[in-house]
Amino acid sequence: MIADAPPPLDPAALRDDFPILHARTPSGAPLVYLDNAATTQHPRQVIHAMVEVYERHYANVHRGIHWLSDQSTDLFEEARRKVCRFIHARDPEEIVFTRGTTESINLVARSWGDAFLAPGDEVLLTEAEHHSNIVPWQQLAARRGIVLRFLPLRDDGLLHLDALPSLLSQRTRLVALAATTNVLGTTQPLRTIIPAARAVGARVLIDAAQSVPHTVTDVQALDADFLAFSGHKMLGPSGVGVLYGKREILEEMPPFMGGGSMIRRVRLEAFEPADVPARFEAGTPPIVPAIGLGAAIDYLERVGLDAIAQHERLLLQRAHAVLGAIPGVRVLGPAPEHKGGIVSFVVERMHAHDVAHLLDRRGIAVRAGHHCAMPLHKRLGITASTRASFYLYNTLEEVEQLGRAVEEAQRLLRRK
Ligand code: 7TS
Repeated sequence: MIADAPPPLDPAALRDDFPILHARTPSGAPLVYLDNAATTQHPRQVIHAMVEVYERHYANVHRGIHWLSDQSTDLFEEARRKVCRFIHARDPEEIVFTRGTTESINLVARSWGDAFLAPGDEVLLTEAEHHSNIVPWQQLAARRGIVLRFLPLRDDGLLHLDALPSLLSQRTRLVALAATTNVLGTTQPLRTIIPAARAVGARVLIDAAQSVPHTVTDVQALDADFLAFSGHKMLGPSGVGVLYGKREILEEMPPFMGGGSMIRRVRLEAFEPADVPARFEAGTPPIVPAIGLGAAIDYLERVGLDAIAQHERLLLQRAHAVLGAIPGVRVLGPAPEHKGGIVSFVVERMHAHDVAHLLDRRGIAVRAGHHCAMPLHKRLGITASTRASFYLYNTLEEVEQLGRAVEEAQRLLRRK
């Protein structure tokens, strides 16, 4: 096993690429950025790629006859090809640029859901989903009379796979779930769930917001029909995301939004939609963010996703050990071997917001609250948690600092 491992990643060297990581926080403490599941920071290479477009190549895409428009169109379409390669899609035309994971999932619910689902059809989700993969389906249920079902969680935070056969039937038209969940960080058993969904003829949507940035994704090997993710969680800018869809499925879907660029022809009474993916990219797309996402992919590929995944495993194991050893701290969810680089925890007798606030005074940025997963927190019997989430630039020393700051927060509380 060890012989196959990639060379270890050196976060100290990578950190030089990220100007913001050298910031001092208002308390004077250096920034310890552990909020990567919310959004990640940008290396100079990504920032410069975007500045260069604005300074030298910027114009609208797919419409100009002039040389600048040709340049920006080439760069934009090159970014689409990079995304295609990165997730091992067959064809760049299977890559739709959206504003992010949320828009990608809404696109599927509005376009595919409205066109192909009928009253009584079922969509299967899990209890661990981000609101982005719950609410669009609730809205679809209200519009189309479909039925939502939820794969339950066991007490250890893993999915109750034994319940899968009874929840899947000929009525199941879609199974939609996160590859890695955003609160517990669980890496879900897609290789069990996707074939089971296929066996009843259901389509599969993977919310890959927390997985594509951290581990190799191969949409063909997975056999996912749809896969959604966001640029801002993978060193890219906000405002751009991706919907991957199998070409033959995208081709039978009607447009989601109407406007410029998504049409072949318009008469006063009707329009003909453009081919995919333009059909789903109405209006001026996120041109520079998409090119920035392409630069982020270049950066991630240079570091190597296997090395990143291995590094995050180290940080996560250490975080479980450090936090798990503090009396009064409960680490949520399954053991590290079932997880990506996310650790959520509760501190006895302290509200998550107070924990996060005290960590912030030590320069440590974490998220606290329900993390857009209220049903999950309800299932866990809590209203809020504190979450640390790691990326390639985090260090083991930062994990130790997190542990020390949590202990200090407990001491402060006791003194009150
Ligand atoms: N799905 C998952 C699993 C997510 O973690 C998020 C964002 C989304 C969907 C939505 O992505 P967006 O880019 O469209 O906003 N998750 C978080 C989080 O955990 N904290 O802040 C944002």
